[in-house]
This record gives sequence, C-alpha cells and structure tokens, in this order.
Amino acid sequence: MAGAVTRSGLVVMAYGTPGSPDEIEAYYTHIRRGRPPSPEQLAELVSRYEAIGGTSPLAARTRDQVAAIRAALDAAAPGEWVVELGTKHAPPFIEDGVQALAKAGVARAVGLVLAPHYSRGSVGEYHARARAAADEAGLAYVGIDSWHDSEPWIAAQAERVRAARAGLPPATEVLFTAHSLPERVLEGDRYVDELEASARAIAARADLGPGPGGGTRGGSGGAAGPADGAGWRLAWQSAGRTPEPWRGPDVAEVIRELGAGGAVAGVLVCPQGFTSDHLEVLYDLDVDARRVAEEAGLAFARTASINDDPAVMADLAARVRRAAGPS
Ligand code: FEC
Repeated sequence: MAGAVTRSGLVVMAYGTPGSPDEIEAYYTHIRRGRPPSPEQLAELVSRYEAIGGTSPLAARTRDQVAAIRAALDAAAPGEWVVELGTKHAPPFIEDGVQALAKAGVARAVGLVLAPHYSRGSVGEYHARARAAADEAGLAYVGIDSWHDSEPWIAAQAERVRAARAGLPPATEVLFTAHSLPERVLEGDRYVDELEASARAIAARADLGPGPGGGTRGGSGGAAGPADGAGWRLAWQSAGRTPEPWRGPDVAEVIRELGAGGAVAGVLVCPQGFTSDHLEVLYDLDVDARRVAEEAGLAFARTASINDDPAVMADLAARVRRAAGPS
C-alpha cells in the first residue's frame, strides 16, 4: 500500500474561537497582536460571549465544515488527502495545521480559508502565515485566494434569502454584510469589489429588485415606496474598536436610516462575508442589529448560515483538487 498514491495536504483555515471563557483573554490578546486588552475591553468581550451562551459555536461549526470537506475529498480521491485544521487566533493555529501536514509526509499543501472574499488584510494574512510555515517545513504551498464566485455558494445564499424574505413584509430591504476593515487596508484591495460582485449575483438569483445604482431604489434609499418590494445594498459590520476609520456604513446606521426614511417595513441581513454561526453573527446581528431594527420600527431577520452545507463544501473540495493540479 505504501507509495501507492502521492498524498496531498489541505490546511483548512478559519478564525478560531476561545475554547472556554477562561481562554477569552489569551484569544483577545492574540487578535490584538500580543497587546493584552484593558480590563474594560475584556469585560465587554466576555459579556458578548455570555450573551450567546458563554462560548461561540464557531469551533463546532468549523469542525463540521472540515469533516465535510475531508469526506468530499475522500469520495473523489480515496486516501489521497490529508486534511488538517489551522485557525488564526486559537489552537490549533495555522502553523500547527501545516506542521501536521508535513509530519504526515504530504508532497504539497493547499490552503483554503473559510471566508469567501479576499482581502490582503484578512485571507491574505492566513495565507502568509501558512506559506511561511510551509516554507519552514520544506512544503510547496498553494493558497486559494477567494471563492465568492462559487455557484453552489451563490445558490445556497439565494435560497436562504428567499426563505427568510418569505417571513418578512414585501417592502423589505436586503443588506449584504461583511466584516468591516480599516480604510487603510482597503486601499488598492479587491475585498469591496468581490463583495459587490457576489451580492449582485445572489440578489439576481433571489430575484431581488435593483441594487445600488441599478434603478429606483439604491444608495441611501431612493424613491421607491413600501409596496415596491425589496431593494438591496451592502452594509458593514463588526468594525474594530480602534480610532482609525473603518469602512462603513455600519449595518446599524443603515437600519436606523431605513427606519427614518419610511420607505421599507423590514430588513433582512445576509452576512455574506461569513460562513458559519459565531459571535459576529449571533451577537452583532441577532442581538445588536435586531434591537436597532426594533427601535426603528422595522421587522428583522437574518439569513441562515452556510455552515456545512453539503453542496458548498463539495464545491470547496473540488476547488482544492483543482488548485493542487495533477497528482
Ligand atoms: O465566534 C467567535 O468566537 C469568533 C467570531 C469572529 C469571527 C471574525 C471574523 C473576522 N474578523 C475580521 C477582522 C477583524 C479585525 C479585528 C477583529 C477583531 C475581533 C475581535 C473578536 C473577533 N474579531 Fe474578527 N472575528 C471574530 C471575532 N476582527 C472577538 C476582538 C474584539 C472586537 O473588536 O470585536 C481588529 C483587530 C485589531 O484590533 O487589530 C481587523 C475579519 C473576519 C472575517 C474573515 C474571517 O473569518 O477570517 C475580516 C468569525
């Protein structure tokens, strides 16, 4: 059996989350590149985790995603792939995942990030760390930069938009959100272009009305009345608590503006920049954005997360195989 196949390695990368409330401080310190948070900052983050049950489901959702991608690879090429998880801010770290691949004796490593859109300040950082670890281990490395054009992912998002809209008033605005980044990072970056492209594709597939710049509705509201059905636009969420400017408008600001404008009766948030249930979705949207919508007198819903959707995970596995090239 030994030597029958050249084994390939995949490191699946995700954000990572504290395993228990005791680990929140170390996690936050890691996110802040080694600078411990102040007691106030830490208490504020702990209270957000408490509001969603103490810890985040992200670890479990990521494990399920990795298992689904591993199963799809194994179905397509039995025994060929060694799959490891590596996360950005909690163990097992990206470097641990790459080292585990090297230990398993793979010939090369592919890196896949469980975030659909590329920014050098986000996905680019994952690949830089994975590539450095692969170089150190003497492994060839190829990173998949983005997969926001995945047909199964666009279809799955559109299906979730349709399902959630069915429970909302006809005059509902759809807000496609992603994690904000500092304006400094976005200079010359393709993150915003990719988010616009995928929002447009999902909106078209879900038969939403014209988006920003595409018709009567768009930009800051437009002239359409409540009977006109949905428009859609991009909004930003979860901006960091730092003094520099972050990309906006924030989703809360957009919801307040929509409430004040009186042209819509509901908002549906589709967090297209994330793949799974976690703090930024369960707290920033389900708690915070929902409260703002209620205050603004708008009905609110959020699309279900992709999590380990089989068609999406299978497409990611297919992309991994293509990125690896012939074995
Ligand atoms: O459920 C969980 O436990 C973790 C949820 C979580 C996800 C996530 C995804 C992204 N982030 C991105 C960028 C930044 C930048 C900073 C930053 C800070 C935090 C903090 C927490 C946190 N992030 Fe995160 N992020 C998640 C959680 N993130 C907690 C620290 C407290 C706070 O600011 O809220 C600012 C860092 C700095 O201070 O320098 C920038 C991006 C994503 C989406 C792509 C990805 O998944 O990697 C971009 C999930």
